[in-house]
Amino acid sequence: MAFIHRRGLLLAAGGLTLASLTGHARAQAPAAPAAPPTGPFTLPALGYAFDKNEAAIDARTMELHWRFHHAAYVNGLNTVLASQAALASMPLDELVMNISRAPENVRTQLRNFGGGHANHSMFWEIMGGSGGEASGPVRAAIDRDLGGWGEFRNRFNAAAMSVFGSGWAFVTVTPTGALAIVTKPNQDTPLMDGQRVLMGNDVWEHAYYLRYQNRRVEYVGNWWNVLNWDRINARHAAAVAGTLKV
Ligand code: MN3
Repeated sequence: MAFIHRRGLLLAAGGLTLASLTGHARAQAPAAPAAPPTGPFTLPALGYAFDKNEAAIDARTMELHWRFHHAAYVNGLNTVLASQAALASMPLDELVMNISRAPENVRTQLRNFGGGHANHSMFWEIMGGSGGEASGPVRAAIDRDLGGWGEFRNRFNAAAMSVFGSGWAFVTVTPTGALAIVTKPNQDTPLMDGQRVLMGNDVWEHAYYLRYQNRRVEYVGNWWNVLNWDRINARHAAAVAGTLKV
């Protein structure tokens, strides 16, 4: 208290004002970090409300996951590309498929941010539905390549449970429509192996921790309740047509 009183006296004596003092302090503060570039990539719209996937994922998790986690991958990717003009003009799928040809000092960031952007863009697209059994050409491909509906679910769930730490389980699709189940760590994607992704589940803890904590098996089981098989069939048709991107 004594010090404050003394400083007040000194300020008054010196003709200083509090405004000039705070202005000085502001000028000495470190500059705020520059806002990330807004392009070339942008956070895609979800296409449905945050509570649309309540049968598997709570609205708060959906919002945090999309607004902060996915946005961070997009921002990180744009920041890396700000100094990589040749890469910045590439579509996302080509960028991710050609990481080995990028300058070595940006490969890890491209892998994490580019893979993260591709994976989450696919993830939102294939959800927002009412689940149930697959239908249409995707169902025929599941029956042909993955042992039928029940066997497919068991194998996919086992794959999702086998991911140690953070990662994904995917179904890949060839240009002839053939399906396979693969897992990837971190934000890697089968695109990095030259494969196309039909669908996939994010088993990072941020995808399910608020509702399920350590019970990944419950999340993996409930996830089927919110899949949109019309959209997954559209992705399958695009793969066969050669137009499927991320
Ligand atoms: Mn995620």
